[in-house]
Amino acid sequence: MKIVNATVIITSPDRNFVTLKLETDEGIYGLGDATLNGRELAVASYLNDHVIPCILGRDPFQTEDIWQYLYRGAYWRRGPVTMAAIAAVDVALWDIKGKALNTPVYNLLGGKSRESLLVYCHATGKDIEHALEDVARHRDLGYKAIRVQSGIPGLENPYGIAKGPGNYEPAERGLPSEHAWATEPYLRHVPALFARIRTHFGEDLHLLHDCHHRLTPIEASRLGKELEPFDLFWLEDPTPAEHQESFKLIREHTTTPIAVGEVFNTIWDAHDLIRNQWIDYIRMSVVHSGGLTHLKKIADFAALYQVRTGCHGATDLSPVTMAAALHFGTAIHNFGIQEHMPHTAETDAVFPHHYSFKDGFMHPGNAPGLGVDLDESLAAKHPYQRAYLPINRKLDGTLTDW
Ligand code: KDG
Ligand code: MG
Repeated sequence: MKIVNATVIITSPDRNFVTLKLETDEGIYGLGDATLNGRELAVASYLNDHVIPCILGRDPFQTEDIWQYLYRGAYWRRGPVTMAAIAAVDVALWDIKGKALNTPVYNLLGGKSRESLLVYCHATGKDIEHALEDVARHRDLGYKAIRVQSGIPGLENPYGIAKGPGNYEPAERGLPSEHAWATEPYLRHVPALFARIRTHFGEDLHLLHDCHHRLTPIEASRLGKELEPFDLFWLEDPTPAEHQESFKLIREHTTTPIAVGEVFNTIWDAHDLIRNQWIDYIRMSVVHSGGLTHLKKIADFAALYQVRTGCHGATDLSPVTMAAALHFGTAIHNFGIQEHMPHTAETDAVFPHHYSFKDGFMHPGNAPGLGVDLDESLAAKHPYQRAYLPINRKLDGTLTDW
């Protein structure tokens, strides 16, 4: 079998998605997600201008060799654009392989280690009362694990909070908006939020919280410690992780489990975090970490250190990535939890799929390959629209993390 055609399809049903379609001489095709939130066209160009010409004519079963060819052969390694492009090729190849062998991708990754995957959703509110209402809404939808964020008194529109009713989408069309951030009121507010949630909902729900990289290591240590009585499933992205050793300080101060990795691209971003057991969950995603070929190796490495997975699954990861993550999580031994931010009906219509949600768990379905498709004529009706994540500044105007 040979790859004979490759197309990059950009669509924006309600947000932007970049998808690679690889076609073979036997009529089988595969899909890979190449979406990089706010930098979508860079990955599309990387694929069209630099990758596609090199993979036409190759055998789609050679997932390992093609991965190494694109990673090592470029000379310029790592980075989100490169790794998203490699991921798109890799995932499309696994999809082709599954379809050619008439089996779901999870069977190619080791077969079923579990029947379904625990997922967590996002509850948000402009204040604690509204956050409690949103937790109740998600609990009633069946979720057993809920990430909770709420507005902070004195700060308008902090990142991570839905602006109105319905599902939350962080990207905004047009140029980036700017918002004010202050750590002091945040640190005072979050323990009060979780105290109220536990009083209201009891001990059974798994609760998670995302700090969006905004704290220093010592601030994160304090927060982790103050949240201990509320038994969080995890505290996410407590501090930026470019300097991995920052997590040592957090680890030394708190037993609240720590998750990180949604912005990581290769094992080298997480190597120290994992081998020193400074984290409990590695959140790298299929699309931003070089695809299934690389993420499987990262999961196996993490398993040696009792670190479990918690793959990023926000709406900027397309249904192709959600399907790939569910096959991956079904197969690996050290699966922890999967993030689930449901896509809109418009996105689901462009990407019909076999995966499903029921009672707090997801299942990848049993269709051959990934079990996700792309309606190209519908996709063409939704052209790309410039969109970015918002930007945060401290009250004095200094730029900060999200
Ligand atoms: O593209 C960025 C979003 O996916 C991210 O900010 C969402 O933090 C996020 C999460 O945990 O889903
Ligand atoms: Mg996050």
